Amino acid sequence: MSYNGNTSPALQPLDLSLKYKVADLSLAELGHKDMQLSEREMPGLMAVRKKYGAEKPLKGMKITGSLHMTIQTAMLIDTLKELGADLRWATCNIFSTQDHAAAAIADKGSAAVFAWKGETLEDFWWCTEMALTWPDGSGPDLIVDDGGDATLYVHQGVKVENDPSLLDKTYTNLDLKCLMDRLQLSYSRDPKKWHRVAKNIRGVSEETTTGVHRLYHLEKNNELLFPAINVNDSVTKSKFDNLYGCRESLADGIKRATDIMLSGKVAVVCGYGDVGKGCAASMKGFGARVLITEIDPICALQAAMEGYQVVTLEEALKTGDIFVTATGCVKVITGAHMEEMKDEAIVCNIGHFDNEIDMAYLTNSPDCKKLTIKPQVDKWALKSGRSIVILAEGRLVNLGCATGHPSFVMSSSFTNQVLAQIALATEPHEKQVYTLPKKLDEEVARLHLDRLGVKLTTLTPEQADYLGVPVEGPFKPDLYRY
Ligand code: NAD
Ligand code: 3DD
Repeated sequence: MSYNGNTSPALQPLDLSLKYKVADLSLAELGHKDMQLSEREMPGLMAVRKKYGAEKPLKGMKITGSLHMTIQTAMLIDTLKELGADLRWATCNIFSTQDHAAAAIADKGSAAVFAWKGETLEDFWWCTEMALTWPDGSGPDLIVDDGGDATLYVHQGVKVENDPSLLDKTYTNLDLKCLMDRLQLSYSRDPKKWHRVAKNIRGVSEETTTGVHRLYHLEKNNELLFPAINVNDSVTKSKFDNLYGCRESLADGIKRATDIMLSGKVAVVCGYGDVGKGCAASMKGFGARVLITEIDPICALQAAMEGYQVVTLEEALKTGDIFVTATGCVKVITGAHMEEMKDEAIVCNIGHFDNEIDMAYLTNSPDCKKLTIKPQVDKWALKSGRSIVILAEGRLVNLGCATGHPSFVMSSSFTNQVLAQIALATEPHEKQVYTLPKKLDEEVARLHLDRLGVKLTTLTPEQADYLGVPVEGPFKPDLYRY
C-alpha cells in the first residue's frame, strides 16, 4: 500500500499530515493517459473549464467529494480544481475506486484523495472523515455527494454532539456501527467538531436517486443542516446516466465477472425506473428474455408496453438465470427467494446501496457457504442444495465488477455537478432541496450534441410565433450563470 502512512486504518485516528492514501501510486501514469483519452468524450466538462477557468468561481472554496473515485470522477475533480477549488476526496463505495484514477489525482495533487478498491467498512468511514477534515481541523464549504454518506456523516455528528447517549446504543447495521465508532472517537477529542463543520457548509450537490431520497427526508423532517441541490433530477443526469449509462455498464459488470452468455437466458430486472429501463434494454440488446418486477403501475405499464413480461419476483424465481435489482428499495431479494432460485443463478444489484439483496441471510446462515471465485464474485451454497453466484457482495455491480458508465454520459452528469457547485458557491440558498433550472439542462444537452454529430433544426420566426417560443438565433453552446 503506497501512501505516507503504514497501516490500514481500522478504527484509527485521522492523520491530517497525509496528502493521500491510494493503493499504488505507480499506476498514476496509466491514470493520466486514461484521463487524457476522456477529454474528447467529456465535452461538457471541457466547456465549463473553458467558460469559467479564468474567472475561478470556486476560488477559496474547500470542497469535499464522496463520489466513486473513477477516471470520470478524476476529470470532475480536475475541473473543480481548475475553477479554483481546494479539494479532498473519498469514494462512496468500497469496491468502486479505479486505483489508477486515484493514483493520478494523488500524483497531480488535484485533491487530497483517500480511496482504494477493496476498502473495509472501517477504511471507508476513515476515508470519508479524512475527506471532510482539512489539516487545520476545519471542514468543507461545499460537498459533492453520491448517495449521501458525507452528508450523513455531518448530520449524524451533530446529532451525537447534541445527544451523546446515542454513542451508548448498539448498532446492528455494520455501516452505521462503523460511523458511530468514528463519531465516538471524534466526540472524545472534540465534542463540537461537527457543529462547527455543519455551520460552515454552504451546501451539498447530490448525484443519485437514493441520496436525493435521503435529502428530501431530511428536509421533510426539518433536519436539513444546509442547502442542497438535487443533481439527479436534472433531465440530463437521470434520463442519461441512470438510463443509458446503465444500459452499457450493467452488461460490462456481469460479463467481466462471469463471462456468461446473455443471449437466450432469462434476465429478471427488479424495478423499471430510469436505471431499470437501461438494465432491461441492456439485457434485451444481448438477446436475453427479460422479466420485470415493479410496484408502480405506471412503470409497470411502461414495461408491458415495451414488450416485457411484468411478473412478481416469486413467479420469476424458477426461470430466472440472472437477477438484477435496480429499485433503491430494501430487501428486494430475500433469503427465501434465493433458496428457490435455479442452480448457479447470477444475482446482482445496481442500486446505490447493498441493501437490495439480503446479504445478511447468506452471511449469518450457518448452512450457507461462500466460495470466492475471484474478487467480487462469490458462489454461495444454499440450504436448498443449489448454489447462486453473488456479484460485488450485493454492491453496485457496474462499479464493483467493471468501471461504471463511460465518460460521455458522465460528462453530462458532472457538468450538472459543476454548475450546482458554482450555484452554491456564488448564490444564497435556503436550507431546502433545489433542482437546477430547465434552461441549464438544455444547455448541458447542447454541449454534448457536436460530439455525436447532431444537427438541430431552427424554427422560423413564424413557427416560433406559432409555438409561442423565442426565436433562437444561431446557437453557440455558452453556459450562463445559474
Ligand atoms: P427510480 O426511482 O427511477 O426507479 C426505481 C424503480 O423501482 C421505481 O419504478 C419503483 O417503483 C421501483 N421499485 C421500488 N421498490 C421496488 C420493489 N421492491 N420491487 C420492484 N420495484 C420496485 O430510481 P433510479 O433512478 O432508477 O435508481 C435506482 C437505484 O439505482 C437508486 O439506488 C439509484 O441511486 C441507483 N443508481 C445507480 C447507478 C449506478 O451506476 N449503479 C446509476 C444511477 C442510479
Ligand atoms: N456512476 C456510474 N458510473 C460512474 C463512473 N464511471 N464514475 C463515477 C460515477 C459513476 C454512478 C453514477 O451513475 C451516479 O450518478 C449514480 O449512482 O447515480
